[in-house]
Amino acid sequence: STMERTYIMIKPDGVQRNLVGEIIKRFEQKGYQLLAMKLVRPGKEHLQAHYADLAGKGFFNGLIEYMNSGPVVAMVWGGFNVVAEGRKMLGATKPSESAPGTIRGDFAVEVGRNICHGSDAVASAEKEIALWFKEGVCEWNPSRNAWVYE
Ligand code: YYY
Ligand code: MG
Repeated sequence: STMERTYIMIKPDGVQRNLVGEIIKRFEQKGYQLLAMKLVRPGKEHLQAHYADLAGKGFFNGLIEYMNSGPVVAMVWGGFNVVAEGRKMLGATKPSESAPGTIRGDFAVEVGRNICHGSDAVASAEKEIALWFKEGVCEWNPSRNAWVYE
């Protein structure tokens, strides 16, 4: 657990349900640093590449249809241990197993409509950031860092 970057995405249901601000708020108020953000509809091929590890699963085609059904908010967040901590903030994959207080626990009911994505490891985070932000991310020095980190 060191300074890391993670890829966080608000899925089409999160956008349609007006949860964009709520989800960004949680990462922002926690103390993580926003490094990149955009609203995009990248198409099926891109979404299949993002979820390539799940190709062959029974839910894969449905997952791609759902992810392609509207715009998503693609973001990169940085901070100490942000990959694992970000997953904790999202909650378990299945909302029925997500604790209250997590994003999925608070706002989602079904696994196929679980509102958000977060990278599951540092290596996959870097792969996802490269896929979604070919233009690169933004370098900046948050002045509040002295109040977030000891
Ligand atoms: O990383 P995470 O999103 O928590 O779960 P993954 O196992 O990577 O699956 C990606 C995505 O696929 C999940 O967020 C919902 C969907 N999905 C599904 O619809 N049904 C399943 N049984 C498992 C996953
Ligand atoms: Mg995953």
